[in-house]
Amino acid sequence: MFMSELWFTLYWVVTQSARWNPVYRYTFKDRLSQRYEKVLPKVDVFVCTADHTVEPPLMVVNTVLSVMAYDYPTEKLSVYLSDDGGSELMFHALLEASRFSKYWLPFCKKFKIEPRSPEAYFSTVLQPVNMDDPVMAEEWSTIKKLYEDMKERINNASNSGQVPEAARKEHKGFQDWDLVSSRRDHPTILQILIDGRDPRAVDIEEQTLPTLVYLAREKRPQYHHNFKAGALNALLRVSSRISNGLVVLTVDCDMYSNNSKSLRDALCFLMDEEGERIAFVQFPQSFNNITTNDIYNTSLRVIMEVELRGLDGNGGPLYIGTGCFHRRDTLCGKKYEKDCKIEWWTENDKRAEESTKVLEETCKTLASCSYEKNTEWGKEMGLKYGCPVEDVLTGLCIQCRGWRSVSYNPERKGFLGVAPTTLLQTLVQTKRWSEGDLQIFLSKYCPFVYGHGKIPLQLQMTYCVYLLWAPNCLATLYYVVVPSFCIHKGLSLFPKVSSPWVLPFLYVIIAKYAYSLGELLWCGGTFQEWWNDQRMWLYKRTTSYLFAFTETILKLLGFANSGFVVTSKVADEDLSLRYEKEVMEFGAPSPMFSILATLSIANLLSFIGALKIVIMDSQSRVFDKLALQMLLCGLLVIINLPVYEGLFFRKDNGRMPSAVTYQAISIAILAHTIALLY
Ligand SMILES: *[C@@H]1O[C@H](CO)[C@@H](O)[C@H](O)[C@H]1NC(C)=O
Ligand SMILES: *[C@@H]1O[C@H](CO)[C@@H](O)[C@H](O)[C@H]1NC(C)=O
Ligand SMILES: *[C@@H]1O[C@H](CO)[C@@H](O)[C@H](O)[C@H]1NC(C)=O
Ligand SMILES: CC(=O)N[C@H]1CO[C@H](CO)[C@@H](O)[C@@H]1O
Repeated sequence: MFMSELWFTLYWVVTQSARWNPVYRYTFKDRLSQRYEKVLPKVDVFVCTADHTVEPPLMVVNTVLSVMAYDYPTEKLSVYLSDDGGSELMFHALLEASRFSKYWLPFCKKFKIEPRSPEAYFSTVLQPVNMDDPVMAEEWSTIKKLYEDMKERINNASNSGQVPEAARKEHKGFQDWDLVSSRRDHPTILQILIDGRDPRAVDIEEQTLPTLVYLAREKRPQYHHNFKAGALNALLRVSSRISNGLVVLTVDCDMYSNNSKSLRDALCFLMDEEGERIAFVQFPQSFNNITTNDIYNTSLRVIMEVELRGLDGNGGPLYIGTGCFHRRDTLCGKKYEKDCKIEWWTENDKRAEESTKVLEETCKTLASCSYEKNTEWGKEMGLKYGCPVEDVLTGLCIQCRGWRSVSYNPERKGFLGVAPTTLLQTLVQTKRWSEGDLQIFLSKYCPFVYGHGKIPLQLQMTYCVYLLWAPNCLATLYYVVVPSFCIHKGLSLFPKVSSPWVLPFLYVIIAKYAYSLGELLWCGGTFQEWWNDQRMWLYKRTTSYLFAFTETILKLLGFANSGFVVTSKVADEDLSLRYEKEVMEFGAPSPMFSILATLSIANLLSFIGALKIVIMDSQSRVFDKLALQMLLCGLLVIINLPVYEGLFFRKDNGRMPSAVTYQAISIAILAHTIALLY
C-alpha cells in the first residue's frame, strides 16, 4: 500500500509541472495582412486517411473541402490527400470534391460563411442566413442541391462498394486501379486533380483553385509501410516537388477546419520576429460529437484546456498529430541555429514549365517503397518510425534539436473531429496512446536522457505526465483489489477513524477531488462529467494502461508484437442513440470488459461482506477500524453502477455479453473463496 501511495505522490508531483506556468496566446491577424499580405508563404495541407470502411469518403472530402476553402491566397495553397487504403472509392470521392470545389469556394468567399465543411455548414445552417437577399437565397439553394447530389453519388458508391462505370470512364485516373491487386500490394498512384499552375484550373468566378493531389503510396508485402508516419513522409517528399510550401499543416481526415482563419493564426506565430525559434503551432483537438456529460472522457478537456497551456509555458506543447502547422524544414530535420533568419519570401517556382503529366511521373518514385532505403527518412528526417505515437516522438525530437513550439487555443475551435463513441473504442485508443508513450519513456528517447541539456527540465517532467500513463495501472490495481479483499476478512489497512492519523488521508481525498472538480468546472465541464471522468479514470487504468504496460514489457523482452488499430468513425443507429442518451456501451466481448466486470463484482461481494461484519458487530469497534476501507469500497461500488446495470439489468444490445458475465461471476466468487480460506 505504501509503495502505491508513494507512486501516486510522485505522479501527482509530475502532473503539477503541467500547471505551473500556463500561457495564453492571442493573435492579431490584421497586422499580419498589413505587413505580409503580398509575401505570404506557400502552405501545404496534408490529410491522411487509412481505410475507407472506417473513415467514410464523404467525411474525408468534407475535411478536404474545408481546408481548400481557407481564407488564404489560393495560388499559395495546396491540399494533399494520402490514402493508405489505396481505394478507388476515395479517389472517386476526391474527384467529385474537386468538381464541387469550383462552386463551393467562391460561395464561401462571397458570403463569408463558416464553417467551411459543407456537411457541417448545411447541418447547422438550415436555411439561407440572409433571406432578404434573393441572390444569396438562390445561390444557397443551388449550392445545397449540388452538395446533396455529390453526397448521394459518393454515398451510393461507398454503399455499393464500387465506382459506377460511367464515372470510371470520365476520368483516366481510374485506369491506375487496373494494376492494384490489393490494398497491400500496388504501385504508387499519384493524381494531380487540380494543378494550381494550370490557367484552366479556375472556379466559376475565374479565380485560381488550390492545387489538389491524391496520393496512394506504393505498398508491397515485403516492405514495412510504417503506418501514418510513412504516409506523411511520402507526402513531404512528393509535395516538395509539386508545391514545396514552407508551412505544412497535418490534419486527420475526420477533423474539418471550423475556422477559415486558422492558417493566418498560425502564421502570426511563425512569421513573427520573435517566432524564429518556433517549429510548430499546435491547435488543440476538439470534437463535435461529445455529449453534454462526456461519458467516456473523450473530450480530454483538461489536457486541451489546461495541460497544453502548461506545456507551452514549459517550452512547448507536444505534437499531437493533427491540427498542427509545421515549418517544413524543421519537420525534415533542420537544427535550430541562433540568428538564422527565415526567408519567407524567396520562393521561386523552378517547375513552372513542367507539365502536370511529367510532374506526376517524377513524383511517383518519391513515394515508392524502396525510396527510403539507406536514407535518413524515419530516423533523422521527417516523422520517426517504429512508435505507435510517432507524432509525440517526432515533436520531442524537434524540440531536442533546439526548437520550441506553441499551442494556440482560440475560443472558436480551429479544428473539429469525431471522438470515439463507445467504451471499447475509447479504451483501445487509450491503450495505443499509453503503450506508445511508455515505449518512448523506456527507449533512448526518454526525455530525461535524450532531452537532457536540450529541453528545459520542466518540459522533460511534463512529457512524463503522458509517458508514464501506463505504469499507473500497478498502483491503481493494487488499490482496487487488495483493500477490498482485506475488508471481507476484517483486516484493516488504513488508520482508525478515531485516530488523528486519519486526517492526512481525509485531507488528500478531499483536496484532490475538490481540485479536480474545480478544474473541470473552470474548463466548462459539468458535475456529472466530472463524475464520469472519475469512472473513466478507473477504467482506463485498470484496462488500457494494464494492457499497454504488459504488452510493452513483453515486447521489451522480445515476445508480443502488436498492430495498429484504427478507431472506427462509423456508428450504427442503435449505438448512436445509446451514445446520445449517455448509456454506457459494452456489447462486444473483450478481455478489457472481463477485467472491469470481475473487479466490479469482486468489489460488490466485498462490500456486502463488510456490511455484514459491521452490522453483526454490536460495539461498532469494527467500523472504527474499517471505515476508510469501506469508504473506498463503497465508492468503487457506486462508480461501477453502470457495469452492474450492464451485467444484470439491461436487455439492449449494448449490455455486457453473457459470456463475460458468467466468467466474471465465477472468477470473482472463486477469488473470494480462496481469500476467505487463507
Ligand atoms: C443512389 O441510390 C439510390 C437507391 O439505391 C437510387 O435511388 C439513386 O438513384 C442513386 N443515385 C445516384 C446518383 O446514382
Ligand atoms: C465552430 O464554428 C462555428 C462558427 O462557424 C461556431 O459557432 C462554433 O462555436 C465553433 N465550434 C466550436 C466548438 O468552437
Ligand atoms: C481524462 O482523460 C485524460 C486522458 O486519458 C486524462 O489525462 C485526464 O486526467 C482524464 N480526466 C480525469 C478527470 O481523469
Ligand atoms: C460518427 C458519429 O457518431 N457522429 C455523431 C457525432 O455526434 C453528433 C451529434 O451528437 C451526431 O449527429 C453524429 O452522428
